[in-house]
Amino acid sequence: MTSLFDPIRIGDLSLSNRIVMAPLTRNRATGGVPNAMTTEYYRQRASAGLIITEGSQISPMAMGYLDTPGIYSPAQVAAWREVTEAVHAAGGRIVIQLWHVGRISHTSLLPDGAAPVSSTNQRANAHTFTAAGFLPVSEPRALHDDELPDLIEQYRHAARCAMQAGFDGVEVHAANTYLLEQFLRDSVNDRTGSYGGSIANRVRLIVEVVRAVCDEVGAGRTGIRLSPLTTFGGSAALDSDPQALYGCLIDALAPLGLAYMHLIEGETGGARQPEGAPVLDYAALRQAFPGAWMINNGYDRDEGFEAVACGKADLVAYGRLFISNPDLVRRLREDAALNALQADKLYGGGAEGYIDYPALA
Ligand code: 8OZ
Repeated sequence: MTSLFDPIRIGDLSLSNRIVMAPLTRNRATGGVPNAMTTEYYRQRASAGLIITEGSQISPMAMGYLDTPGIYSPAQVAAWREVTEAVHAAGGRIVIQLWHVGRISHTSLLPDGAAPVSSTNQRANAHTFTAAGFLPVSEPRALHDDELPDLIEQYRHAARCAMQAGFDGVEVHAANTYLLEQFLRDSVNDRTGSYGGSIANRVRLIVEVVRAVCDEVGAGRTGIRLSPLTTFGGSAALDSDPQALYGCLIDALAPLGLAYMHLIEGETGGARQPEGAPVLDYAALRQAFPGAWMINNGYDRDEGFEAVACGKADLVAYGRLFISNPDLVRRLREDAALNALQADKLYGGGAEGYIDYPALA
């Protein structure tokens, strides 16, 4: 029977166990650049089989919250290099999540007060965290089709920066109502032309982005994150047919040979089977995907063991448990007590609730 503690090879990466640190936004990268605290935070968690960094914007226009890190400038590359070297020295593996928020942003966070960009001109029903506190997101501007090649180049550039920073790979963030999902869902994407309308058109941008990223870093170092059933607090309604949509997307991704699929089951941070949401056939989606299958969303120790033992997943990503337990792998192995999460210290602030959670003696 396979255990969470068994090693696994995914694409080009050899992982020492199947316990993954999920991507977690912490808003402590002042000015968009990681710092010494960032390095310490990830170093403390290097016993994870794989660390996926917090979402990191691929360009200045990709940012949607205060003090999230980027991965496009020389200063960011140099700062992330400190992180990857610390994690590698501690025996860990780390990939960076490539993020474009699309319309989940505010003009005050964007260059020259620009409007956020999206698949649509429709504003999201969402708030974001700015220098002036929580504010409703701004009205977006729909990207023209002829701007999309440049957007894809921004992903490619960020992927190249990730390699220069010493990451083991990248994860394309196509979940949680951000830009790539804004193209995917018919509840948001109201375009005509090659990137709107049919399912085949709505999956097009994601596939083009993933191809460019694979081209840059290798498919064996590329993963993708999807969330077929999340509304992220009502930021976007579900697609009218998630099974068909995500089935088509996975069929289009399958030939690329990605290292892994990171699937958020249900409502991000909430129920894995949200009330009123369709019941997805995840097994059918998984069957169509040749790479490793990573699941996420509130799994505890027993559920994680069970999912890997019964073959439902190859890897389990833990978010909140990794925030409060830097040595989560050891604690799960020993069935030790877990530190409580300081929920008021998730976003922004300093060392407290970030790098001061104790490891076992
Ligand atoms: C929480 C707060 C801000 C951003 C995601 C990047 O959910 C996020 C995020 C989460 O993917």
